[in-house]
Amino acid sequence: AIQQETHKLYTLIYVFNNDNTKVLLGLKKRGFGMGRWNGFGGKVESGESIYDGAIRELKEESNLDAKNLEKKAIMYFKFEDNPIIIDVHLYTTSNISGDPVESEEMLPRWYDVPDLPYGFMWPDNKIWHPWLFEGKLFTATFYFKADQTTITGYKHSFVSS
Ligand code: 6OG
Repeated sequence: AIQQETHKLYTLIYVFNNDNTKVLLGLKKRGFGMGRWNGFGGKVESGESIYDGAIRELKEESNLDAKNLEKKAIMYFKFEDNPIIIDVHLYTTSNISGDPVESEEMLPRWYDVPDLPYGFMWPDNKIWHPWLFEGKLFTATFYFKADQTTITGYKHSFVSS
């Protein structure tokens, strides 16, 4: 019981176009990560699978319906002032229907993969993007200062599929 209370489950989806040259990001308009571009996702609700939570959050935040999510990574985020570890389950898909629509939470925009706005993203993204873009599966832990900007260290390992 104690262990469960120290982790919070989140999802994150990166939507790619059909030839993987573009990725859909959203500018977070409120809450945790406000002002930063990221994939789409949020907290997993009780009684919901992580996969279904990912689909639901993408729909809520972008109005896209997605299928055939591929699981790519689990990332753990630890802030120096906070005992709660954020577990982010990362998925990708190119199988979407509809067009992205701005929501209360996110302003969606397609980016060319070589041209991502790293100055306006969580700083971990530029560390793990090369692993993702090379098609690797991974787990990683990132240690943040309380400022939510400084990464003091990280560790990772690749997972065989
Ligand atoms: P809501 O607050 O919207 O869910 N998330 C992170 N993503 C990255 N790249 N780095 C982090 O470092 C993150 N912490 C959380 C998970 C928050 C969304 O933000 C992701 C969710 O998709 C600390 O419910």
